[in-house]
Formats: sequence, structure tokens, C-alpha cells
Amino acid sequence: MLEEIKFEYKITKIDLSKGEQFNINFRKISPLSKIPAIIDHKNNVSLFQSGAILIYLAELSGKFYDVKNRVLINQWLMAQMGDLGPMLGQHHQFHHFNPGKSKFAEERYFNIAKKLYKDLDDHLSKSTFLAGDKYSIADIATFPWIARHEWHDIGLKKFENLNRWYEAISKREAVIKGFDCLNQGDKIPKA
Ligand SMILES: N[C@@H](CCC(=O)N[C@@H](CS)C(=O)NCC(=O)O)C(=O)O
Repeated sequence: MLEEIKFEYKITKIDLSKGEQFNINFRKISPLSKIPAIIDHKNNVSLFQSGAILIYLAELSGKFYDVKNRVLINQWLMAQMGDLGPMLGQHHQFHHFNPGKSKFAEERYFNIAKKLYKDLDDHLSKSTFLAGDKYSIADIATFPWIARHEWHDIGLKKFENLNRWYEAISKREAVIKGFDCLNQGDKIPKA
């Protein structure tokens, strides 16, 4: 989002494996100890929760959050926050990072992830972007999850419309730059 709206930013890394998210100073801006969180130094505001951050930046920049289309954009943004993110996150935990630890959880989240791919594919057969014909913060929130398609093991290519959406967003200059925001040569995985 910061690349898309061309705002200047500096990244502060929080090493989750070292528990840095629990540091007292970080918890002042992110009370649930989760990344991402931002500080807007110009306006002296700090925010946590990616959806709230996206809305804030969209309102500040006047981009990717059309006033007339907010009812629809909000729904797809909340779908990412409440369903897609948490469910694919569990799929990462059980299928990708900890296979063999719980057959039940592995199967459960694999099935949910497959259903999400199918539901997104169905929706994108009728809509260019998630919330209509314009790229919005709903797409910006959702794309990074689908960009982990290799971990999902579902086969993005089988989902023609989701793949079309993914490829279109993958080509955006800001997305390519944002994906490699740590400047370590990270490339968006192809389907
Ligand atoms: N709903 C939150 C989810 C944030 C979240 O779960 N972040 C994970 C990393 S992807 C985290 O910080 N985990 C650290 C922990 O749980 O200790 C958002 O969208 O910002």
C-alpha cells in the first residue's frame, strides 16, 4: 500500500521468532503483539491491524477506497481480515510448517483453504477485482495471502479467474517493489 500511494516509509523489523513482538515499546502501538503496525510521524498517530492501517492510508491518500464503493470494499476487506487471513494462516501452520502434528487440523484447514480458492474464483468470474472493476484496498489486503500459493499446495493455475486476478496484480510495479521491501531479491511466486 505504501508503495502504491508513494508515501515515504522506513521499515522496522520485528523478529517474531525472538519474541520481539512482546517488547513493551512495540506493545504500545500494537496491544495484541502482532505485526503489522505503523507510526505516522507526521500526524503523530500509530495504528495496528492491517485492515485499519489500509483504511487509514487510503483515506489519507484518497486512493484505492472509492467513497461510492465503500460498502462493497469494506465487505471484501473484512472477508480477508475475518476469514481468509486467519484460515489460510492456520493452513500455513498445519500444512506447511508443522505437517504430521495433527491430522484433524491439517485436513480441516486444507479443506477450508480449497473452499476459499473456489469461492474467490467464483466471485472473480463475475468481477475484475474483489470489489468491482477497480483495484482497491480489498485486493491489496488479499493479494499477499494468495502470493503464498506454493505453501497452500492447492494449485493456483487450476483456478482460472483467481489466477487471472493474481497475475494482473503481480505485474503492478508497486506490488513488485513492495514484495521485495526488504531488498533481498524476493520475487512474487508465479502460479
Ligand atoms: N488481524 C491481524 C493479524 C496479524 C497477525 O496475525 N500477525 C502475525 C504475523 S502474520 C503476528 O504478528 N504474529 C505474532 C504472534 O502471534 O505472536 C492483521 O491483519 O493485522
